[in-house]
Amino acid sequence: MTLRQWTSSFLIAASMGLSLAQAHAGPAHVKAENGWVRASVPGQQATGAFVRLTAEESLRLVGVESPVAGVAEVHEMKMEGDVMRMRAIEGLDLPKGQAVELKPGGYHLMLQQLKSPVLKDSKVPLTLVFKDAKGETSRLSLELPARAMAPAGGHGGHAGHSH
Ligand SMILES: [Cu+2]
Repeated sequence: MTLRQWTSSFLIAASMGLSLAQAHAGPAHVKAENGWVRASVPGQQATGAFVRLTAEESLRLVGVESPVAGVAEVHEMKMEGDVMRMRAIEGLDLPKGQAVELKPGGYHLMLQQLKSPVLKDSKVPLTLVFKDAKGETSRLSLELPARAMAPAGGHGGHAGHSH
C-alpha cells in the first residue's frame, strides 16, 4: 500500500467514524407508540396529544413543537385539594427501557393557541425534544392521527380545564 492509498483509506475510516458520531447525536433513540391527538372543534383553543415513549437510554422529555400550535408544552395533571389541575412541567424523565405513558388524565402534550381546528382523521406533525444526561439535545418527529376520543378505555382528560 502506498502512502497515498493509506492516507485515503484512513480518511474514509475517519469520516465514517465521524458520521456515526453525528448519527448518534441526531434523531432521539426513543420508541413512540399509540400516539394520537384529541381532535378539536372550531373555537377551541387547546387540545392534548398522547403517546407512549420508551427511551433506549435515559432521557428527559423537555419540550414539544408543532406547527399547528402557537404554544406547545409538556403537562402534568395533579390533584390540588379535590380539584384536578394541569400545569406545564420543565421535563419528564424517561428511564432507560421503561415505557412512560402520556395519556388523558396523566402526563400529556398540550397544544395551545391552535392555529386551526385539529380535524378528526387528520395527521398532526409533532416534534419531541429530549435531553440526555450530558445535556445534549435530540429530537423525534412524529405524525399523530387526530381522533375524537382515546383509542380504548379513555376518559375525558381535558374536560372542564382551561388555560
Ligand atoms: Cu394540559
